[in-house]
Amino acid sequence: MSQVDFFPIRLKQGDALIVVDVQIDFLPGGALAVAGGDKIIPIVNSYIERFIRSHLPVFATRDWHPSHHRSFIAQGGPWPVHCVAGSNGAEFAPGLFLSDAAVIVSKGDTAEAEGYSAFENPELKHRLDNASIQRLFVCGIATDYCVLQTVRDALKLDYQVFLLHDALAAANVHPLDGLIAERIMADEGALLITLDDLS
Ligand code: VGL
Ligand code: ZN
Repeated sequence: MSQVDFFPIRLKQGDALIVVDVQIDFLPGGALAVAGGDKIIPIVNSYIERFIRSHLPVFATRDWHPSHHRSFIAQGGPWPVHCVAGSNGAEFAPGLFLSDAAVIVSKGDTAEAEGYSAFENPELKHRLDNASIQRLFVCGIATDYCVLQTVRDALKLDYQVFLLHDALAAANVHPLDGLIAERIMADEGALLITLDDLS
């Protein structure tokens, strides 16, 4: 199919937006700060507005860990303590315009659950099924962890995935991790688009 047939993308019934982990601890100054995490917020808000205006569902995932989660350094994991359930750092970014209509999906909320993929919470698939969702538009933090694993699971489940390239921020523990993650997702079938590609 040529690009001319495919673009612009018109949002329609069966589409849903997934906003991954736009939480205080992942913003500059947070416990697990991701560079540029704050910069994407206005663009994420634009996507939310487009979906709400089109009466399409919006899901907001959040990392929601117990205080001794397996991913924390003291438990032998790779990360500093972050997004402890109920803490200030686990709150959504103050500038994020989450409408009341957004469905919150918590993940990593037991000591054992890794919690990178939002599909670890069975509620997400359940709700997507109930709404007959076929296409997922995914943005958020971090490209190379929770976005990557959520998108890979979505592709395995046969959703068409649009990766919102202008609304991603990568942890980049190694400098190219974000780019590599984008390449992996594209290779597995995700389409990288930006706000301009929506009609
Ligand atoms: C994440 C590292 C640890 C993420 C969550 O949201 O991408 N990254 N926990
Ligand atoms: Zn985490």
